[in-house]
Amino acid sequence: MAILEHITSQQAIDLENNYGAHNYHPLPVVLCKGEGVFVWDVEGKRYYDFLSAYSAVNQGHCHPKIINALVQQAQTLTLTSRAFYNNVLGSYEKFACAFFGFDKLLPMNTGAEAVETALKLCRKWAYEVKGIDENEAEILVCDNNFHGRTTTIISFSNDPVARKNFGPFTKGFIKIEYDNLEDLETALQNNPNIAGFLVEPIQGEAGVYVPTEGYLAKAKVLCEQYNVLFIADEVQTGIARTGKLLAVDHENVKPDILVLGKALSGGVYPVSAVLANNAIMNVMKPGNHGSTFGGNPVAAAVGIAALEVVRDEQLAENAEALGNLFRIELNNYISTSNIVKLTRGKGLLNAIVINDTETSKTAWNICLALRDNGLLAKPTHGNIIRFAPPLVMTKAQLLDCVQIIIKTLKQFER
Ligand code: IF1
Repeated sequence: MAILEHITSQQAIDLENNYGAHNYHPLPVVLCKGEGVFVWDVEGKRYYDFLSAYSAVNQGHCHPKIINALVQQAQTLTLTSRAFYNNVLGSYEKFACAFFGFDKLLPMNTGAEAVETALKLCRKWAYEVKGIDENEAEILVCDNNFHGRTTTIISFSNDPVARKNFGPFTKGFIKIEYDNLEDLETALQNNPNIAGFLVEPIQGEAGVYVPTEGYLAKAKVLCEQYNVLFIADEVQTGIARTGKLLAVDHENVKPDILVLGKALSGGVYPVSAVLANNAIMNVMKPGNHGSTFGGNPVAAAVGIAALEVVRDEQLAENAEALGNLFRIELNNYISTSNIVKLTRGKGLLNAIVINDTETSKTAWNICLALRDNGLLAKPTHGNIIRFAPPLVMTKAQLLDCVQIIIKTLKQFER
């Protein structure tokens, strides 16, 4: 069968159901095309994308500049492995280091790999620089974190669905409460073996929890006081999504280790990275860590283009402005409605909490109705709906989307 043969939505869904592992529960819509803030299904219906592939497509679908970089590089050289040098990686590393203000970059592919890399880097630094006894290092993480799906990362998740029957787990992690400085300080005070603190500047998967203003800055100061590395997982919050280049920029925090993924490629290709200064990154020596595809020429070319688009199109500024507008408009509606409890978020990473139980089907049904009304979003934790459109959206488009969302929510008022 030619894979380009036209198939209906139902046929595509049946194929995935029959031949794909059932490790997802997708909204029933089958997409075949994307451009900017829009995606189209195989029947030709157009939707506003309010998920942006979980914030990977910040630059909009199929951004011509990024696609051009991809195609040009793909026609020239795709992969050398790191056994040899390639002529794009160094330029990309230099560009990204200057962009984010770090000495060095370690290239990987997926977000989870980059988080793993950061954890390994932190441990190695702890033994070789901080002087913690071998195998004694511990890394602080937050309750309800989401950092990916590897065995080590799920070792410190508290989502039972992500963990159950995947043990035994990796040791060396201590959970503390998110957005709780006392908890952080107590953990640091009582344990000289703490090497790092891994944190999402906004907890995405947990339901877009924005910490109290000042939390990240004060947490960073505490980490400095105890010679503990502050590791920011900006895989979801980074690259203009929250209205600044990085979410930590809202509090002028400079992480010791920065973890990036998703939008580092504009969603066209898996590109992730860990950035740090020499005092930390230089503990990595040949053979310590790596990946066949990490830092390949296509990834490097795509990475440069993706960051240039963020800069040239001022996506952070747009996210900031449209995010404020979005929350004002939705809050206006919410004050008159009983279906939504609240809205929260920063920039264009937002969520609404539906006024129903976590086990209710209401949020899912609202997402189906949003789909029917031409806008795609996905519920999380039962009663939360995340809204994260591409950052290339215009004000007129955003207001159009607000109308769709409010019209849809009104269908569910009791
Ligand atoms: C899925 C959520 C988003 C992340 C942070 C690392 C990773 C992620 C802060 C790993 C990934 C994803 C993966 C996606 C769902 C998703 C997600 F709902 F789980 F929270 F974005 F909103 N750090 N987040 O958010 O990156 O290895 O996936 O490249 O389908 O599981 P990855």
